[in-house]
Amino acid sequence: MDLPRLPPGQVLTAKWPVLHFATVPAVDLARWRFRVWGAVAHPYNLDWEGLRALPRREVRCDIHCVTRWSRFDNTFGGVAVQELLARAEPLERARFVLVHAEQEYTTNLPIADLDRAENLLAFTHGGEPLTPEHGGPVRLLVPHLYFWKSAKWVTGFEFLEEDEPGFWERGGYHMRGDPWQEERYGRPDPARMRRGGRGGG
Ligand SMILES: Nc1nc2c(c(=O)[nH]1)N[C@H]1C(S)=C(S)[C@@H](COP(=O)(O)O)O[C@H]1N2
Ligand SMILES: [Mo]
Repeated sequence: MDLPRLPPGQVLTAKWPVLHFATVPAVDLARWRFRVWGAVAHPYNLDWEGLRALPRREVRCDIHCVTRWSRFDNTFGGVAVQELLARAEPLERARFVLVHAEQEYTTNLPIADLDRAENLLAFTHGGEPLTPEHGGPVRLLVPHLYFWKSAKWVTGFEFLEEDEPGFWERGGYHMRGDPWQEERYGRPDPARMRRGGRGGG
């Protein structure tokens, strides 16, 4: 039996919409740092050369925006998030990550959702450098969650013991954002989570 490829409530688009809050930031690579801190054994900073020196991989994936567009067969290239996690060694009690980006954009997700082979700090799309509008020089890619978790102009990971809402999440977007469960808005109900259910959307 074939599994559906388009998550519920989504519409397929061939073009790639540009979507973000505020303006496209100017990123100064000479001053740029990727910071990893919080509940980790080894906090660190990487400069641009340091990030570019890490092993690269390509990921082909579908992307799903909470505003209901999905785009199939995207090829992103970059550094595997798991490379960065291995260097940081999150502590046993760390459960969540607050992703930081330019202009104080943030987004939160469980470490379990960040620690997946297909997640990247992406530099390229379709073999070309990411344009500034799409998050260049570097964006996060977490393709299995709604695309607002894939922070453009990403600058760091803050590891946390307790979940903390990011920018859109403070505005009512879901703490996890699984498109297959339509986790668009609202908070997961802790009682339902304990019973093994899913949060409402
Ligand atoms: N820094 C930053 N990253 C962001 C956003 C934002 O407002 N600021 N918007 C998110 C949302 S809602 C979406 S759908 C995607 C859009 O990425 P795109 O413009 O490359 O399609 O970026 C996500 N990453
Ligand atoms: Mo979005």
